[in-house]
Amino acid sequence: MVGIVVAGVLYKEFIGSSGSTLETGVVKEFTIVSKKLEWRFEPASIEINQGDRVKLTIVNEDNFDHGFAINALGIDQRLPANGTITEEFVARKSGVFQFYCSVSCSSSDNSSFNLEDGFVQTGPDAGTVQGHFDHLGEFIVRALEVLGLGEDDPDHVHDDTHAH
Ligand SMILES: [Cu+2]
Repeated sequence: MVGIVVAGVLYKEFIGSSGSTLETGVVKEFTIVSKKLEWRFEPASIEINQGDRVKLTIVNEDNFDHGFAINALGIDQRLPANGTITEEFVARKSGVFQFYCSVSCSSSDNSSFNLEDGFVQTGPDAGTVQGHFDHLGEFIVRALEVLGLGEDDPDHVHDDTHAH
């Protein structure tokens, strides 16, 4: 009977792309806020390890709908006006995945925004026209390397020469 192989994990310095069925058992929770009339998510960058379970809470501060999508992970949800949605998944793939607003919401589209020439008026993107593809961030999943550590440890070999 083969004993249980203990797998060790090592975080690579670089970003890989291989899929994995490994779960680290680590749960990471983040709240992402779509800032009011700024067409941006905060934070715009989230970093986790491959195999982590991720719980996202996404908050829309605007009085109109946005969306939240990560194509590589098959995520695309409408983010209702002044609403909150949640997403939960295990990050099986490593890499850098864009998340973005998947609803047409350009700052120049709707005169009810009262933005001069459609320009965003506050935040780091002030003075620019922002649309849903500008309304984005990145989701960084660090790769795992799986190391087999199933060899017997010689320091712990059972020794019964001391019997009697
Ligand atoms: Cu949007």
